[in-house]
Amino acid sequence: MVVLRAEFLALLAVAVRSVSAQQAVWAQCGGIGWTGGTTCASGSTCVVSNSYYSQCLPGTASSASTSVAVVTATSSAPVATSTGSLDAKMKSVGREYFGTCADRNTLSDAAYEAIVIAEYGQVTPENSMKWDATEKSRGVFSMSDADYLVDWATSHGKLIRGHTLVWHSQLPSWVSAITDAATLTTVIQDHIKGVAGRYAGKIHHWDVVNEVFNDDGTFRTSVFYNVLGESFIDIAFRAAKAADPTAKLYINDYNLDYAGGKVNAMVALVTRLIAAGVPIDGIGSQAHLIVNNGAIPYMHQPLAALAATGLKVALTELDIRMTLPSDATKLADQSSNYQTAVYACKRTANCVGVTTWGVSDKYSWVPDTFSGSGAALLWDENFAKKPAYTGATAGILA
Ligand code: 9MR
Repeated sequence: MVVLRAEFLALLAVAVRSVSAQQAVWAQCGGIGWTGGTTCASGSTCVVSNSYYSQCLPGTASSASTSVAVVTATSSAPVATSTGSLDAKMKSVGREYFGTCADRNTLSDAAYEAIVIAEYGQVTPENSMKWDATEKSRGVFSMSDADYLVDWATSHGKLIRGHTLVWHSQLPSWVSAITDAATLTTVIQDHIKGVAGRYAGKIHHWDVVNEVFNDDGTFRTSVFYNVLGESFIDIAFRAAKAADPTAKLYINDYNLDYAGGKVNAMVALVTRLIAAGVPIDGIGSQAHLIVNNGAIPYMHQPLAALAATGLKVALTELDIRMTLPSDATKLADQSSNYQTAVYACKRTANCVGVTTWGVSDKYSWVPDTFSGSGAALLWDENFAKKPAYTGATAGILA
């Protein structure tokens, strides 16, 4: 058990300071170990979430340079605690969140909602912000489920990872039918303006483009790539920046857990985007894993390669499935795998957080897609904590 050491606590000093750097709305503005700006942009105030994380929240400031109580540490002693939620533990080691996907359907289950409230600091809309949910017909936006998620997150103090603006899947047929570049460019820009623009200032990270590569690193065939070539990615990121200047913009993909063509292609692409001045902040590695897959012990290596681009990285859809039925041995192995996967983020300095793709095995996408597999999350179908919860905790605190 790791506890906050008394001698370390004695080294903490609370100081009130006023500095000129302005943090954007939703950005971090203080906390133990924080060395960035501590004043918030006009219209927002630096609010202490806990000793390790303060955030610029909108709507409560009248001045453009608000002073804030900043907790500063005079020692670099390791800080960790064995108590508190998964999210509090992630923040205690200097990261932004421990998150989960959620939406109106799952949050309507009181047991699910209670766990998200208690344990998670960030929610990612599982389906409600996808193109087929938000713009079924050109220019006609249906946002009620997405609004529900955003309102829920805001009222419960959770960060939001927007997911996802441009993806070949869950795409209405009217988009897939477009054949000319000018029309598709406008359609992408209008879609991003309609969805990301609606929530400007409220979204922490956006998955701007999702799954643009095949596993060998070639670009995936899609209407976007077929009509616009890889320039659709540049177009999408520029449109997202215009629609929501404060959100951090991510490219997201799966099978980035092992070295190979896809990781190499991702590094090459983001290197080109950065050089071209395209506004991109991070790379999401989905991390849909299988218990005891041989790549898991080494997954920190490709994550480090992605982080070496200088961008932030995150595990964005972590789950670790097994062949059903589960048993004590598989659950113990899964726990160990969760520890390794979460620690892969923890040991990567640029890794800002981990999101699990759900809370309870009751609602996981896995059994529907991989028949005979499941039990991939931290709580079982009856909302009992699994050994994997202990593993994830150990990965954060390792
Ligand atoms: O979990 C999502 C499931 O409810 C949907 O039916 C499915 C449709 O494609 O998408 C699932 O989420 C996916 C995510 O958006 C992107 N990465 C893969 C996820 C699992 O399929």
